[in-house]
Amino acid sequence: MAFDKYETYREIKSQCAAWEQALDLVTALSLPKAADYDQVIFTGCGSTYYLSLSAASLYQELTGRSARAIPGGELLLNPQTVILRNKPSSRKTLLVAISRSGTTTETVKAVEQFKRDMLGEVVVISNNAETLAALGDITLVISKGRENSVAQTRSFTSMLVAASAFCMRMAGGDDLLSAMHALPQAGNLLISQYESFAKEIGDQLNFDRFYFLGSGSRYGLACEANLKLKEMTLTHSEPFHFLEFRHGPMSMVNEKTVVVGLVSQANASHELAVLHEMQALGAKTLGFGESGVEVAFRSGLSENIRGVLYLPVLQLMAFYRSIAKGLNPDRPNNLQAVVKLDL
Ligand code: F1P
Repeated sequence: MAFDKYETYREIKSQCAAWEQALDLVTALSLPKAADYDQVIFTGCGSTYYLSLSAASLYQELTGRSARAIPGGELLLNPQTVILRNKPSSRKTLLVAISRSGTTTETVKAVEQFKRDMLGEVVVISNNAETLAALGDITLVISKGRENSVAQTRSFTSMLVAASAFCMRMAGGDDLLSAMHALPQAGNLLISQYESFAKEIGDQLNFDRFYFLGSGSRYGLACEANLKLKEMTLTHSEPFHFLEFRHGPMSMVNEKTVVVGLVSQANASHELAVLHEMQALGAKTLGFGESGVEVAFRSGLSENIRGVLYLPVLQLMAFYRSIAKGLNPDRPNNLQAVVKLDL
């Protein structure tokens, strides 16, 4: 069967070229210093909120400064729950707004409100030079990440690479930033090595529920993998932090369950223990990580810069399950590429 006729498939397979462009764009930016800001807020909706979760964790880990993620709709309706109002002595807030389309109403309105209240500067990461891009003090448009399908794949990873590179630069980690240039090649290799594995899992329709476990900056990626499965395959799926899974969710585990672990190097023993326990309860478990797991990156890259490698094989798994279920992965149920509201 020719899978090339699906836009989603072509976008997944061509994503690594967009990573290259993202890295070049971030390298050329002139940026402020992390020390200029009391807090950094990352915002977006759906996939781009999940991207924000991952980026905020990475930002704080690398810079040692406070960062958090908030959905665009929450920043718009409940800003007092996140924004530190500037005292005369305090520094400003930096808002990083992320959106594939650049036109999602909640994200655009939240940024407009933030600017109206003069709370600080705005960085925009997008794939399109649309409304949001015009609101940024610093704007990054990764055109090679643009896509025609509804579910974000290439766009997501292109903006994730950009956001991660942005964090590296804010932290002064130029050596890590240049090491990131090895990612596109590592990504392409991974796709070619594990595409048939992704299909093999995707084809098994006896599985009826999927759980994605990730901790630290990998939690946002677990959320995104869970969303891909929902959007493309209409399957019950949920994300959790690794150790949270024992606190209730594991009641759902049976022989129809797949538990995917986005395993880190730093906490591998704790995380693999969860996977082993779920396997003993009957689940099919799949570990993703640098080595010693079912899908091994073998990238030689450091933990902080290889996060994007967790995604392409999981995107392919969702694509193949969608096909196996007789669905159209390009057109998820009830969903538009952009949510526009009349607020
Ligand atoms: C965000 C988003 C997507 C989701 C859906 C609706 O869009 O929530 O993540 O898959 O297609 O829109 P954007 O602000 O990143 O363009």
